[in-house]
Amino acid sequence: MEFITYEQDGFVGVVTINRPQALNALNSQVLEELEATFDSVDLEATRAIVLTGAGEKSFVAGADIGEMSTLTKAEGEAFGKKGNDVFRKIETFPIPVIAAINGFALGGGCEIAMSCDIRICSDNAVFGQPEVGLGITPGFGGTQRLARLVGAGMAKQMIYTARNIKSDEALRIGLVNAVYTQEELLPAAKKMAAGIAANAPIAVRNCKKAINDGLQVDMDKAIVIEEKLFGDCFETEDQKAGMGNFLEKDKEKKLKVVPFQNK
Ligand code: CO8
Repeated sequence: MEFITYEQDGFVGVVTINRPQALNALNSQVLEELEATFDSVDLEATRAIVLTGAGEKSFVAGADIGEMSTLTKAEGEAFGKKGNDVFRKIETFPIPVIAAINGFALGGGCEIAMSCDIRICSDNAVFGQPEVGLGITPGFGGTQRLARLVGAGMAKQMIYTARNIKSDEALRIGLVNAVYTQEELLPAAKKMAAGIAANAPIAVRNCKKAINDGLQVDMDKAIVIEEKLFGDCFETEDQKAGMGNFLEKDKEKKLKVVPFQNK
């Protein structure tokens, strides 16, 4: 791998997009390496992922403008599909993915962050969808995910005006959950990931699937999705141990990580 690093820290995997000379812009190779990295995560040993960018300036400054500048219509569509496939893989990845946004998150950078489950950022982070200023649309899911996250009115304003927003505004509109200093960001993301990893892994995975799948359908279908995934947790070691610890009133034991049980 030239542009992606992966580090395993207990149950937490840290994926870093590492192309600082181009502010971590996403070219085809970065997208391919990202896909290969997520494909190779050991899902027995990993319960949450943190996704971040290398350097102090940028999370991801967008798709690679140099590479896109000469694309034909067909090639543009294929490039959009490539990004969409990788981002959808992240969105539907079985375990939670936290974006630790350490600077510019523009265009494809904002879009990859939006494909993660949770977004937290540093106080120097800048978000935006500058594509219409470049003569294209946000083509890595931006026209779809931004409206779902912050509402159609705010998404349309950001996309039509191509105006960037700072971390405080991103927090205000709900694009990120929290803002940290640059030094605090990665430790905070790892701490959150470790907190998730301390909970029953099958239950956490099922929550992710229930929320994601439920949001795609009407409430009558959504609650059926929830019922199935709720029922699916019973008879697992996690459920027996988690409830058993509570009933035994064993506070010490209750705090222990419930063992992972494969299905
Ligand atoms: N692509 C390629 N190279 C980039 C990109 C990018 N998106 N962003 C920065 N770089 C490169 C610069 O060219 C520069 O390289 P070099 O040193 O070789 O000249 C290096 O990174 C450093 O950048 P700057 O010197 O510009 O740094 P500044 O601090 O002056 O500015 C900015 C930082 C404001 C982030 C500035 O670099 C910038 O505006 N970058 C472009 C941001 C942008 O417009 N991003 C959106 C791109 S479009 C997109 O993401 C579409 C996604 C959907 C694709 C669908 C496919 C069909």
